[in-house]
Amino acid sequence: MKRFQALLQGKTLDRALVMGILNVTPDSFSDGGRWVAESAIRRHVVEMVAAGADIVDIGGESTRPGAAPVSVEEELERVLPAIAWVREETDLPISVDTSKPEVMQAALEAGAAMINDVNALQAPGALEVVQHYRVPVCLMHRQGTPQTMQLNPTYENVVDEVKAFLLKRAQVVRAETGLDTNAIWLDPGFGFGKHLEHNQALFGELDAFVETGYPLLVGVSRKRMIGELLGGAPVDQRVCGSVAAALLAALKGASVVRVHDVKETVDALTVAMALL
Ligand code: 7PM
Repeated sequence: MKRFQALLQGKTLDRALVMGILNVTPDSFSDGGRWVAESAIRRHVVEMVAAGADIVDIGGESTRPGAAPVSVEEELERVLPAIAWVREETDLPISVDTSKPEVMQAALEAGAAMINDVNALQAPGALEVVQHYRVPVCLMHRQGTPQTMQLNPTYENVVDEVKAFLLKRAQVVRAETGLDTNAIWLDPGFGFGKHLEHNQALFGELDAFVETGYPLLVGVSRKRMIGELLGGAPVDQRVCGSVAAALLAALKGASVVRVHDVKETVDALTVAMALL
């Protein structure tokens, strides 16, 4: 059975699911125009499928740390064509990385299989969309807004606070939508209003999240924390560090890892599981 369905049915997995991050950047739309974007997206998704991805994550970049807000119209213009192209290339489930209920609804109508919300469905109307379509969701923790969250993140106890927030949101989502435990994934939100010490504390205690019984998703791919741990490595030098972190997360019980480098991550997980 496909790993996505297996996870939703609470079956044991041969390895963690790999969620491949699909580039849908504004650059790929502006320079070179639409055709360049379309062919780049198609090529990228075909490559991810061949490499063993289990889910394709499509985001219109409204949720990125430091990013300027993007209008609903603009986000739809980026995300909807991408969903259509991906669906022409593969049957893999598509998650849409958005916090906007309008984008969630349109993406689900276009065939997306789940919602990945860095705002944990807190926007007015977001819960109602999920209630209506009853699709799996990933709820992420963040402190502050995208514009300000890295300025001065502070916690009394980062693990306790992040866990309490996620459990509260999961409880609300369960009560409002009737979604099963296996369909509500929790994500500590590495780098979203967290300094390196906060990220390290969260990673060190992933157990606390696995213990909740909700599937755990970990996203650290190419993030600043990887660069910092490597003494200031630039983004293009973070692949091995990212793979190491994804593998460790999976060994610590994460059900899903969200990554840019699908082939490298799948190979690492496959070899590790065969030798474990
Ligand atoms: C610039 C800064 C571009 C940050 C992209 C990002 C997560 C996510 C993102 C995550 C879940 C990135 C982030 N990160 N969704 N969306 N978990 N569930 O590094 O960690 O991809 S955007």
